[in-house]
Amino acid sequence: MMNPNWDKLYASAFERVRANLGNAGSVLLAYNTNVDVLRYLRRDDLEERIERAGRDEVLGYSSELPEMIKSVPQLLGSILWSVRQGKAAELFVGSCRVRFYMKRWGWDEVRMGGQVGIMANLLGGVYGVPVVAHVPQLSRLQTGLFREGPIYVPKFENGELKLVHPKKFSGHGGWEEDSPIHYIYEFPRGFRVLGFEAPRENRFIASADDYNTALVIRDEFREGFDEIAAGVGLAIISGFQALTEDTYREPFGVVKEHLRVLSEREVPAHLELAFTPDETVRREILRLLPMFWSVGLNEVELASVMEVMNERDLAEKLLSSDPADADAVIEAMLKLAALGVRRIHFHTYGYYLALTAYRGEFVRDALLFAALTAATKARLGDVPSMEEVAKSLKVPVGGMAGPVEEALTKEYGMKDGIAEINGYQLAFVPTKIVERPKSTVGIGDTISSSAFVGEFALRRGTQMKRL
Ligand code: 8BR
Ligand code: 8BR
Ligand code: GLC
Repeated sequence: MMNPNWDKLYASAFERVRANLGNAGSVLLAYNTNVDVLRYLRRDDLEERIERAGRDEVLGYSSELPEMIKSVPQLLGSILWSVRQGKAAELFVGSCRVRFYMKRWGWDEVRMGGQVGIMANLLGGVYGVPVVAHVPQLSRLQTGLFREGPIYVPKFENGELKLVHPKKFSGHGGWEEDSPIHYIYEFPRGFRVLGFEAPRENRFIASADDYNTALVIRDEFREGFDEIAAGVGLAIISGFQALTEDTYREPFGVVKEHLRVLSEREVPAHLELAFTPDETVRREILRLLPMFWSVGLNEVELASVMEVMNERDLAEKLLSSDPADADAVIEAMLKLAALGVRRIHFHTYGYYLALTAYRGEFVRDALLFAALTAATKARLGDVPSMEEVAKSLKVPVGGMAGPVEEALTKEYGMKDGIAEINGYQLAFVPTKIVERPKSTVGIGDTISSSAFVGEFALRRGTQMKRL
């Protein structure tokens, strides 16, 4: 039986976080910003394209992903891979011909993309929390996607570092043709193609992007980082996912230096993980983990991190049921916590958990707030305003979290979503689930940034009251 208090807890968490967002301070967001173009797949169109490209060759690629996309059959096969399994995937497109093919195929929507871009528009554009963002390519197409609000990029003017809204960053960093564009092929649950049926909604991303995929870091951030860091109270870091064994060294040198500066200035930094296929890069990310205050991940990302920690059985267990088995999730979270991260935020379809080295209901309340924003993003494909977030209070809590809540209550004496495990606090929330989401891309970023910033807004809000 589900705890009947959740509706009340949701409503009061929303009011409390909304009232305190002004206390969060400024947030640094680095490194990946790009343009997302969304194509909602249509069966007849896709089948026709598969026939034209050669059905057998395409089908061959639909059972195993290539390392990168170099041909049209590989592109279509990778899309099929995602549809067949209902899984997300993201691959780099290393061929001009395929990039041109995708461009001519077209899109239904152009959106802000990349963890940094999505979070900047949410935090700055909707919550009114000031952000300083890393935008590797400030083309007109890219900067035009930023919302109005306290969103800034650093700019050198007469040798001095200034913060300006991206739209005011004149002297564009490159040719328009050069914008990093991610082609996002979205499909709903039950989508049918060539006799396959998607078990759940998801997307395949083909990245025509030479900036974020190589973690290009701008000069303003290389030369002016100390000054940038001096002006912020929080940081959210992301964008390592496309690096490989051959490309990670140079950017990671810079990233390590940035993390050192942030920790020297006592700026809590959150690492937003994304699925990183390269094992060497994943190991290196693990090595950076102790420099972070907080990390955010989903079940696939948690399993992939367990793999490189030589916890293969646990990794398998994490992916063997839906929703992920909470015992396995907690075991894995404890292993990450042992590396010295103070906050681990896990999200999956149905519930979120936060394991923290500190206590307080504000951790849970921030998760509840995040679930409301996530439901808004699922409903509309975007989070246009706080009014729309408030409307998501009406979205029902999904049923799949019930058994998880029951198990946690029995095992750890959890009450209203709060328990204690091995000296850590565990916060749990059942999430609101939107029946027919508009799209899936970017929901994870919305969840993690809202929960992290919401938590500090509440924490700093109460500290101020106490003073
Ligand atoms: P496997 O365990 O089947 O390899 O799946 C790994 C998970 O990571 C899948 O859930 C898939 O959706 C995701 N993934 C992403 Br995101 N990008 C991927 C990529 N380039 N290659 C493989 N899996 C990827
Ligand atoms: P990732 O992109 O990191 O996988 O995060 C996606 C998250 O979005 C899921 O963990 C789930 O919590 C949330 N989500 C998805 Br997917 N579909 C949703 C829906 N229809 N309603 C609410 N949340 C959803
Ligand atoms: C990845 C993709 C980007 C997308 C984002 C959403 O960063 O590269 O295109 O917007 O994920 O989470």
